[in-house]
Amino acid sequence: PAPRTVLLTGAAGGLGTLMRGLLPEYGYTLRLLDVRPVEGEPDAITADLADLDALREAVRGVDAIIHLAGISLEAPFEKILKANIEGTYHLYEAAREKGVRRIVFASSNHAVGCTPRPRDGDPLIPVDTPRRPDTFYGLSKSFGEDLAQLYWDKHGIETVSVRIGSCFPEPTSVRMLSLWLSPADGARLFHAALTAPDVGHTVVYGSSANTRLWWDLSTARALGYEPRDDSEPYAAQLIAEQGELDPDDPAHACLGGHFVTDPPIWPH
Ligand code: NAI
Ligand code: 15L
Repeated sequence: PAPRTVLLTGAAGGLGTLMRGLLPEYGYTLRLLDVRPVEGEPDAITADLADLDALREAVRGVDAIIHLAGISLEAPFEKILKANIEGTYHLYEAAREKGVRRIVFASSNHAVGCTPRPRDGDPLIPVDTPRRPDTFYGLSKSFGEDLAQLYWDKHGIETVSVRIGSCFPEPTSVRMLSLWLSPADGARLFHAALTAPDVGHTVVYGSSANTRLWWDLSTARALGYEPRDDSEPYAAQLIAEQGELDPDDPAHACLGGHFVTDPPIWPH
């Protein structure tokens, strides 16, 4: 049967706020969780991914989980370790113990961020391109994908790992013209990831049908995802303001953009 009750972690965040607005239209009942209070949602669970007992309680009785909670940008390794690596492990353990069969994991373009972006007729980047994280943050997403594979192979928990490009109401940079996932297409993709049969562990890229796309959406489409949006109407203005991506600038050479060239953030 199709999942109906879905735990949405990271519900107070930007993407969580967009998705809790859009996913109920697909018939889901959402249970919300975040370490911060979720505005306007008094029933949301306030819990840290560090708290395994709270996660056991949160996953009880849900049909599936959309896992968005965590640090969403580069940060000191120790913080990434706790929230994204240990936190995602705790969530999978809670899911295993309580019998949740399907997880949609918010991976990121930054798991493959050091991959050179395609140019001038190069083929689109396939999902089986070697992972090349551009940050500790991207490394945590690479870990999450491997964790998902482990829990499928050993415990039969299915995951769709969605390497999200940039999911915001509108694209705000020239790079985002290639990576943009409109919120409406994001909801379409999460719905497909929740309902497609027999996904095992499937990795997909998460973007709209952008004219300037860099990566291959075929594994997402195979789940039944049919994107309807394209960033191209935003292109002329963004390029007029920011210029085309400079092919000689290392911050524009790879999928991860400036994440590739930003210095690491050390704890000291
Ligand atoms: P965000 O930073 O706005 O939201 C993340 C949420 O997770 C926050 O509300 C935060 O309070 C919560 N959180 C952080 N640590 C937690 C912990 N230890 N326990 C419980 N909750 C915790 O990020 P955004 O943009 O909403 O992204 C959501 C997810 O999607 C993240 O995992 C991010 O890495 C991923 N993603 C998002 C992209 C985007 O374009 N928005 C692109 C690629 C990946
Ligand atoms: C991400 O993984 C981040 O969570 C999001 O805030 C954006 O920076 C996005 O990637 C991006 O690369 O644009």
